[in-house]
Amino acid sequence: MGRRPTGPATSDFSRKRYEDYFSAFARIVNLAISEKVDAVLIAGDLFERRELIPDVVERAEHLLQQLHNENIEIIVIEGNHDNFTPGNEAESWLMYFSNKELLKRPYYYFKDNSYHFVPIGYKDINFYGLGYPGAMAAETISAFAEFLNSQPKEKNVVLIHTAISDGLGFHDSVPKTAIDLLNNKVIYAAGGHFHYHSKYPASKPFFFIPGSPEYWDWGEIGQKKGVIIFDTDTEDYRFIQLEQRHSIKLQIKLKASDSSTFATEFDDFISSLDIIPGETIVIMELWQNSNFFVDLTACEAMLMRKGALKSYIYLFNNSSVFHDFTNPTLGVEQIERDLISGWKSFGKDVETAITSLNKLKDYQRENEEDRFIETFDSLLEQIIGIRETEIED
Ligand SMILES: [Mn+2]
Repeated sequence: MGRRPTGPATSDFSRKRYEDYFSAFARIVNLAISEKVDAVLIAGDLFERRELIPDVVERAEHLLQQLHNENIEIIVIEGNHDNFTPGNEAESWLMYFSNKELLKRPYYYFKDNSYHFVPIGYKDINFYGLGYPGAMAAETISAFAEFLNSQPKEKNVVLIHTAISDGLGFHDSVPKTAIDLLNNKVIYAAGGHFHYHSKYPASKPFFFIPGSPEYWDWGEIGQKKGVIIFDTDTEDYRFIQLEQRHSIKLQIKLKASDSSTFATEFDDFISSLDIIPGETIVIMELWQNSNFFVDLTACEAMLMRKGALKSYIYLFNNSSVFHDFTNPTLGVEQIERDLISGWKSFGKDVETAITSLNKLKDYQRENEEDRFIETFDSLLEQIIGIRETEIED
């Protein structure tokens, strides 16, 4: 909640997208009440950012209060978006809601060279929270599994803001082997961070990501998103898919070979689209067979006249490589990773470089100047460190 697209805040598009995230949470609140659940778990990124405007706080409070009024326990951890500086919990809005007794926040801390886990006990379950350990996720899970070994066997549930990314090695995610450590130790692990639904392992899964209830960006169109309802007695689960903002995403191979035949082709094409006036997002790739001028601004204006809330049109010609953009796992990040891996400057520490660059982009996009500078400084230090090591070698 609290996300708003860049551009004028007074536009219909900005206003509706701002509402979308509250509506998505409201649907979950209503579902939790109608399904008569005992507890709602949120594995991080309840909010878009660490600093919240009053309207976001007020509306979040109202929604949490609705669950609270039905005696539904709300258990939440911070994600990277609502993160705080460790040791400075007062920076976290989750502390505010926790102090108001609108949610419970299980957490852990690192002291005297060891991890300490502080669960929330509710009914017959211990709810543990591993927050957002970032690049330390695998190590934190391992320490947590070790800790559970020393405990009497009880019904445990854990929340952690991470995901599985075997073979891809995205920042802030873990290999399957890290999750395997929790097998038979927790009945349910609530994961997050990645925006599409997944579960692990394929048979008898216990690690679940429900997916972000609303699109965070348009790259996510086509992804499955929803909620998971888990029965802690039978260990049965149900995935309930939720609707996101109505959108149309397509690729068109144009037949036209000049601007005037294109105009007719485009006009006919958009007449066939199922646009809900004032609601639909249209994302279109146009593929040309031959080079002729396409006025993309005029195309977008035509879509707006047909009622699209917003449209994005990208133009390609046959010299570009036709690709399948419906695959959620092969994104820009993977392409960049392949590129950077080939660079010599980062030496052996290419992972740190990729992680830092991803963070820099996130912070730049989110206008988080302090964290951008912090990451930039530590990347520089790292590079200097690598050079020194190389000299010693
Ligand atoms: Mn996240």
